[in-house]
Amino acid sequence: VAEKAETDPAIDVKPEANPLSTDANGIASNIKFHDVYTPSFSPSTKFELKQVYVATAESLRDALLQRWNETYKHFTKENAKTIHYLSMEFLQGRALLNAVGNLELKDEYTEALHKLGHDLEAVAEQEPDAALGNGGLGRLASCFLDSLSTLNYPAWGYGLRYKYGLFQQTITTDGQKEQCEKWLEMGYPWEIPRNDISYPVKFFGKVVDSYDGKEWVGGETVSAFAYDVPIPGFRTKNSISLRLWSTRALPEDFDLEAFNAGDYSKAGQAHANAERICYVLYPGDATEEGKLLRLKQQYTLCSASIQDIIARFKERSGSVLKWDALPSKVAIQMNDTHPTLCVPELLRILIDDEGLSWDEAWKITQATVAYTNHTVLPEALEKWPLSAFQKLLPRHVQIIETIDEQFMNFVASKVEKEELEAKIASMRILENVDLPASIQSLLPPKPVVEKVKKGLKAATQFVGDKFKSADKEGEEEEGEEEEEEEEEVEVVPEKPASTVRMANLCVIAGHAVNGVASIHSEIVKEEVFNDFYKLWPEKFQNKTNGVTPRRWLAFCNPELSAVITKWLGSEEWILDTEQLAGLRNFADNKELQKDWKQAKIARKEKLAAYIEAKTGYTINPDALFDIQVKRIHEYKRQLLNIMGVIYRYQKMKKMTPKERAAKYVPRVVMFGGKAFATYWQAKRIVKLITDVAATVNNDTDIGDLLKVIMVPDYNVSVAEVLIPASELSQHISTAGMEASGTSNMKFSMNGCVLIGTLDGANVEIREEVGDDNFFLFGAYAPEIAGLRADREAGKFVPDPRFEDVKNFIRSGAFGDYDYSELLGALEGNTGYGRGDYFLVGHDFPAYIECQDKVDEAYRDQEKWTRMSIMNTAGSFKFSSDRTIHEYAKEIWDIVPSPVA
Ligand code: B1N
Repeated sequence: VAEKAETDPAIDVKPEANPLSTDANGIASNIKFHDVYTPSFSPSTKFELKQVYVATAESLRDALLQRWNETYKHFTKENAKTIHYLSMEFLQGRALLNAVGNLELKDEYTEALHKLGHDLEAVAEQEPDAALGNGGLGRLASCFLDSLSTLNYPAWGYGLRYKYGLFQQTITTDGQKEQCEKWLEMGYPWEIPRNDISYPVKFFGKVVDSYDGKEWVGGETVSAFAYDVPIPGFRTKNSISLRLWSTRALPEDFDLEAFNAGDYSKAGQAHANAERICYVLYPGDATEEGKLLRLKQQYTLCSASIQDIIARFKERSGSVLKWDALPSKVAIQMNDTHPTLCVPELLRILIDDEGLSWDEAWKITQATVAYTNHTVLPEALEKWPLSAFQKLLPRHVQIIETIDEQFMNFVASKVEKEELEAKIASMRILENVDLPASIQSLLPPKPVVEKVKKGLKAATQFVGDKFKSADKEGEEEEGEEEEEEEEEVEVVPEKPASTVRMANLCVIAGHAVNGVASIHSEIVKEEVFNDFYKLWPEKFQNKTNGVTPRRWLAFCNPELSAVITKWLGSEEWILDTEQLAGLRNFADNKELQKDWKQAKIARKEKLAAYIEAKTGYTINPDALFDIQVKRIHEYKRQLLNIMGVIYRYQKMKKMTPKERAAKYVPRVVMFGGKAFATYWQAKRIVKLITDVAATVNNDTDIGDLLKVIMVPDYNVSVAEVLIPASELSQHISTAGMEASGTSNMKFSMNGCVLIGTLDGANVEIREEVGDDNFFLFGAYAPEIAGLRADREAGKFVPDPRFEDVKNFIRSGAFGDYDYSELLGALEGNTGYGRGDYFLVGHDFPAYIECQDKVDEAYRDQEKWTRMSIMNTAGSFKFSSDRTIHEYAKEIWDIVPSPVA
């Protein structure tokens, strides 16, 4: 120990609080100060990585807190309109390098840590990812916070503090295994518990009439406590907050009597119930229990956030509280339908607690909330069983019923009588619920109904009384014989479950509805919400997604960033990405191309080392790095990719070494992504990838010409290693199904060429980077329905190469796992998940031919480097700064408010 103490450089640094220091010496003493005086570990003569990480984070937190406090004071004084971004998911990733980067203290922290005997990057790697999200939707929310802070907008993020984030994935010979993720294990130095800020959140109970309205009584109440995570802006003093709610029961809910009687589980029941709400991100919702828990989570987020927003509005209003001013101070964005409950919650508080009339409250709510749609997949459009909803939130159901009825009245005033019933059925919020009498009376008298067939009864059930009376008329006209037949179908048809359609509620309540890429927003208008679009065309907007160029280029790819800065002459592109377009002027410049290739190879070497450490496979940094990273989903078509790899492998095996080398460039195909734990088809795809990897990577005939890697536990920080090193990336979803995609933007920004379908943001990326710098293949969105219909009609003739690949898999070439369920989905003629719904077979020939073009292009390194430069240059549109400016202006009506 004595020897260690003598040689440990940290010993020379005196612990001293220097919270605002910006020079290396001061920072080093401040880090040491935190190690000694705000410790998280036992004192030790060794200053090890884990301790260094926590102390460094705490030191940075000092700087962030100062900014946070000033920003909060400033916003309070200005009382400017503020956006509140509500999201069930935030995928923050790591905070340390982002904080030193945004505060522009990287050199200083590097030096300070050096004085303490440590390396900044190694320290940063100690931080677990905050993975409070599934994928693109959560990461988008985090990019938005970065841009909001950087652009000085008054803003809050609101989410839940899940104890366990997205599961940790391990890859074994059996495919994916899930383990609990533990980001809070070492404590989370970036959060500030606000012990003074908590709100009651109530569930269950019943509604009674009170002298001045409705009262929600009984039930159980939990407390939501606030934890703030500071979000520093880049090159500004502004720092905003991500407020995460955590649930607890109150001490008085602890049943001391039961405890003393030895009934410990009863004693702690309330606590267990409360804490369970924030245990995990996305509890499985296949069971009734799971559904209820997820709904509880959503309501917790909405209720606590709305109460917080209202408390701040009141505080800032002082003695001149005017509720109709709320929309001029508060904007609320619902990140998909998950926070829809903020609509009935805001109404409930305004009406029941604040005494506003329905009309006043509705007007205020509508002017305040807006909705972003992120998906057109029907199974992802949330619907809650009315029965569960009724149990959990009885007052909210009443409110939703009123919205529903008023909306139906509105529809009645807009559409022809004859269409009314159909329009209402498609657009109303409550599904399979009898129409209220007020609406029944608006329907045209039923024409004489022909004989009611057995199957039709259930479908027409919801017209209730009207159906019965029309039925009688029919009987009269059609005579005795029919009546006898009718007797036979007297069985009461099973009533389809009544549900609450959250997306419909969002569209009705929101003053704006937006899609997340141009093609997606068109599909939203023309297909998913077409009836609504016809009612309110002015509500519908597009806001093409974006990503923060700080995390996703400047910080994760310092090598390429230095080259960009050198050639553009300044770092201004980090705040003003349009300057990246200036790179086009030098795309053919040999010197730039040399710098560019050097930067890329540096990142490829880093990735190769990472892959070796994580998987044991050695990869050649000179090979073409081809990457597909995203959640594993059939519509994203990782299966198309791996079948393309198998096709390539089969062909290689049939060639002589000379032929192989002449046709193919060495390539490493990498996959990363998690499959939902019970999404079996997705898990089979992971299994196939690992099986193919095991065979191909160990085939000495193939060597470096082809390697397949399944990168385990893909998350934000793994993406930061993969994306900068990528040369080709795959965005190959069935056209029309990927709302936007955001990694496509990150790859393109980092000088990676895309192979993709005309889907999501690919369409706009291709427009910006140019057709020559994008590998396009596959069916177009408008063709998809026809192709599926052809298939159903038995008209599809599969390409023999596709059949060969399937047979090869079946032959056991990649082990003895039974892939018949996986491959079966690619066969037959019809049905979701069968009959090749995702059109892998249809696009396969175009895909493999396109991949041949990739090899050809890569052979010409000069041409490839030019393509790479043109991608970075053309990526300027995809900064989340641009996206946020658009939301601010066109939806939220907010303006920047920088701290002086
Ligand atoms: O949102 C991203 C898009 O870039 C992607 O294309 C889109 O797939 C993604 C239910 C979702 N849409 N819907 C979800 C997430 C969690 C959940 O429980 C749905 N994620 C997306 C950002 O716009």
